Amino acid sequence: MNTVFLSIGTNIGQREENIAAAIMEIEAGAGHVRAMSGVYETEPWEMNTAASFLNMAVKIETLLSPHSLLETLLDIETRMGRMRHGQGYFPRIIDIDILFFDNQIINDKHLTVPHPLISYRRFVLEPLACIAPLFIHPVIGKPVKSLLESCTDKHAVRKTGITL
Ligand code: PH2
Ligand code: MG
Ligand code: MG
Repeated sequence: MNTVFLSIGTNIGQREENIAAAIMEIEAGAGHVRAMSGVYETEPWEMNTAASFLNMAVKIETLLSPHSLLETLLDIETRMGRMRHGQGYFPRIIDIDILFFDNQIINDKHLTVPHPLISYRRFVLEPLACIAPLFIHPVIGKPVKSLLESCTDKHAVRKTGITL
């Protein structure tokens, strides 16, 4: 069994419903959800949009390989109506990213694990630190909690009262 941490984000449409639908789809097709952070309202990070995000982190257990899991998550995004544009970041109904896959380090043309931007993004680290404060980043060698403490990202991240 593999333990995986995912980041979920949405900034279009019924954001709360999008998050809930994504969790249902993950449970149905990607793996068993073992832990969920709270839901955070977050300022867009390096994006030209005013539409703020809802973000959260979840821990799943899965028998899928990293690449099968990636395919499954992309398929969920597509079925939920995710449009893909050109280069850069665009507003999206749903984005589901693999943050950590056990302690694996993967770098190929389809997949980079751990997600390369974890330590630069407060919208990822705050929720992740709720459910995995002591998980050691396999490349950086530090726990999530200390990555959050040293994170210089100033974009606003606020915990909501949303319960799923
Ligand atoms: N995702 C991005 C780029 N910027 N900003 C916030 N607040 N939340 C996101 O999920 C996000 C982002 C690329 O996937
Ligand atoms: Mg992303
Ligand atoms: Mg993505």
